[in-house]
Amino acid sequence: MAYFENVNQIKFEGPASTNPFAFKFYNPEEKIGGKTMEEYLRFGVAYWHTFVADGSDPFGAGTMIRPWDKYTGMDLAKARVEAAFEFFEKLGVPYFCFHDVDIAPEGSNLRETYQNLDTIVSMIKDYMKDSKTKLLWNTANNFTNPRFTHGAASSSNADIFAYSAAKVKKGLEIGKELGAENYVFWGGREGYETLLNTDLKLELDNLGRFYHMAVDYAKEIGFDAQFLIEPKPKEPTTHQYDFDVASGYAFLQKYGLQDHFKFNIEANHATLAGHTFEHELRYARINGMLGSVDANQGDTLLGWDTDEFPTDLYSTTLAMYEIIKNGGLGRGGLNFDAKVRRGSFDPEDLFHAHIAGMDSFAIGFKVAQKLVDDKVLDNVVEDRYQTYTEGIGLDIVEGRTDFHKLEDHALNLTEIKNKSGRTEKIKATINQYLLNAYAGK
Ligand code: XLS
Ligand code: CA
Ligand code: CA
Repeated sequence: MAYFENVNQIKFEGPASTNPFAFKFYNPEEKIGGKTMEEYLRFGVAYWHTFVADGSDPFGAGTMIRPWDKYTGMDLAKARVEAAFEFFEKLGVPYFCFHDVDIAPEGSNLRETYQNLDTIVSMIKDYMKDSKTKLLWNTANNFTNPRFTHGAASSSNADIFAYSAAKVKKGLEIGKELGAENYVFWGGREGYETLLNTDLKLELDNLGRFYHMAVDYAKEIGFDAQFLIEPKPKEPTTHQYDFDVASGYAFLQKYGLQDHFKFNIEANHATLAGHTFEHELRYARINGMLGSVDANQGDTLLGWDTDEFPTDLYSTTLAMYEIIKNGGLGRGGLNFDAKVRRGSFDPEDLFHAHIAGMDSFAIGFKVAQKLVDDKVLDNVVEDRYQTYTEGIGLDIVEGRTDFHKLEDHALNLTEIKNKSGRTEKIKATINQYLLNAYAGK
């Protein structure tokens, strides 16, 4: 049965196309910087937003019209798998991602939940045999069920710590079974509402213990996926422990986990932390910790996680700049952790949304590659830090100075000259690159 019968295979038709069901800029075979767009961008579809979410918000019921909604229970789970693989194929997307509860309903106890998962996982495995779409990552939803109200690995209740471990153990087995490239840990409710009732040290130590056990178990079963921590500063808790890349990196180092994890960076989480998307990507990149990306965008007028499809070309360009400078995403990818707006309730909107996101990143990729090739920002930075390439500057970076020598140098200075940072000139140049990328200039 076809779930999206009004939609055919989405093809690249070029910037002049007026077909809403065609890519204007994402051309999977086109080579940029020696790599095809398909192999470099590694797009992924988020199962939860695309096949599960109903559009409900704190003020209103679901709005989405979904052809699989006539089913319930395991029949619904099976219908979603069929719909998902039809969607992946029509969109031509190489990856997908899911939480355990997205693919199979929870049973009345953990054993039953495992059984449901086993049934759906074997169905997904069958579908994957005839599909080019692979699993970018899976994860455990240890936050929706009321049992996780005080957190999962950082819960005040040791039974919940154990329950969470069992779900992640199962998730690692599923990841191995389906050949996942990565396994994600987003600290759903790993954080606190108030310090007044919180043992901060015990919770953080427990989180460290939990991650070590996950690393050990993956090794035990021979699951070689890249482990990823996904930072987010708040929501649902007041303070999430994996606040941003900087604090997540400090956490990993403190608990001796830095060699086993990288980061999955989400645009909207970066902005919630008061950073730009590119700041988080850069911070991870310079520390060798950039693993994967949840490609979306927030709304600067709203203070919560809106998970919008990425359409801001300036942002996709600067994000792709960091990714190219990182040498690509390795086993990671660009997962659209994004949902259509509540008012975009037709099944077709799922295609429009993904086409918009894929085209936006394709443009970003092309423009960013040109910025890299022309050394636009490299030249700016090289010129700006020129004083560190000779004289006292070179002595500083090569460790040949101390406060005596520096004081000597300072006392003998007759004139100090600073250079302009040229921010506005640089931004104008980026605009020029953005507008010229498809004009053949
Ligand atoms: C929620 C997170 C979540 C993770 C996976 O804000 O983005 O969806 O990506 O658990
Ligand atoms: Ca995410
Ligand atoms: Ca989000």
